[in-house]
Amino acid sequence: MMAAAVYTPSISLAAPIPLRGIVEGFYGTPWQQADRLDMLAFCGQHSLNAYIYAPKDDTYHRAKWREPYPEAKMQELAELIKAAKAQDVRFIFAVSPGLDIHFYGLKGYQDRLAMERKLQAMYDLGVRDFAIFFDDIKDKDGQGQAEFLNWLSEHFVAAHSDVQPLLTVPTEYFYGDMQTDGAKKPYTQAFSQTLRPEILVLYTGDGVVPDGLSDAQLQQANDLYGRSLGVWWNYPVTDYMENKLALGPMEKLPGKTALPAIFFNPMKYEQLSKIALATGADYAQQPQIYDAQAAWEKAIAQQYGKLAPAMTAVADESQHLENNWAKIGPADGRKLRQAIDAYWQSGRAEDAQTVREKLARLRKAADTLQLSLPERTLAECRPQLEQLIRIVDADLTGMRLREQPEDQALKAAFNRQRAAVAKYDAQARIAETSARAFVDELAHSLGMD
Ligand code: LOG
Repeated sequence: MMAAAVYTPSISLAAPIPLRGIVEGFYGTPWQQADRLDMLAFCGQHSLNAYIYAPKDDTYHRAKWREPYPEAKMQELAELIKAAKAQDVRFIFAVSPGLDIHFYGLKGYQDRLAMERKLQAMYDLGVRDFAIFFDDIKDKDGQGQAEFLNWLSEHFVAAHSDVQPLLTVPTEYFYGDMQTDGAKKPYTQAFSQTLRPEILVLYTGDGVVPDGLSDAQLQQANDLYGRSLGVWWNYPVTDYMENKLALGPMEKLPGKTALPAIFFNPMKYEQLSKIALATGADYAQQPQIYDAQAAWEKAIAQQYGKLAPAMTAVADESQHLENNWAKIGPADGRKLRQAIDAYWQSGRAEDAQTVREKLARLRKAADTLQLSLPERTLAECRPQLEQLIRIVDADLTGMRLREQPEDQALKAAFNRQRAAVAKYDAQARIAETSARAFVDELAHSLGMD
């Protein structure tokens, strides 16, 4: 007998995004086998059902795409494929042939066969999902690429009853690059028109690393492409800014428009990627009711246990990535920034005290993590923790100096600490708009800049 049904009010009818997972698609040192096995287990635990193998710096994925993997590497891949299956995660094998592929003539014919061989070898290992990526290449033959993919779909995919539809990323893979004033550029025009409808196209939003993707933006891109696009989301990846860690939640993702797929591109730091990835899993499970802040707190609590308060304090200072073409993630240290602003505006002792307390808590959190984080995790964030400590120490000294501006020893200490901070700026970025900016603001207010 089943237990009597308990009435649970349904919060939402939201369905999970059908294909949801991780794309190991970053530049730089690829993950090691242990990282990948760990990540596949993580996917299983978080109901992520797909992992795309696409490390840019695996030579057999990109530069030497025609060549078969060496035997030892085949064995590693076989182990991953098996682990994925055990977790109910689809192992999607990707190839990026765009650096030197030919589409026409004898060479074009040979390259089709080379790709077929490459995929068949993975099929023989148990792979049933495949992707061909054309991002970050010079050649923009949209029609040639699409015909190539169509051929693979008709010859390779269709020839195996158990292979899923292909995935792809076009060369114009963000909305800003697909059109001018709403009119498709020639590449996107040719690619989108030629490509068979069953092939799933992923794109990265309005930019490569955009500050969110709204429903309206997604719908606009879908309209332009004439199909429902999937998303390749570039958070928490940091390959374009390796000195910073992306420890915030996914945010500003579509809540209403149905997405066929979403893949999150992680950092080379596998352990620390899991904060953002856990929030991404929550989002993909129920996009309509996703709450970034709540998901983030839950992720840290689950992953860090008794270290969660310390990790929350430090991660709060390392969420935002921005340069002249990328902007993503919540602002770093919002509360600390507010407290610092109040300190500058009021000059009141209690506002100074608030800032001091927040800085002291941050200092203690960094200390605690240095002492107690598991070795693998600590190895991924040691430079940032050390820099955070230098920054906070300089802040606290600078604040004291403002109260005792004639104290020469204090002045010398502040100068020493500022120099130490500056020395490591390029190696580790953290709290840039809060505690780090405060160092310079203090120096300026003391006439020392
Ligand atoms: C690459 C990706 C890289 C990311 C962030 C896509 C589709 N491709 O600009 O491999 O990790 O940006 O640097 C990319 O995003 N190209």
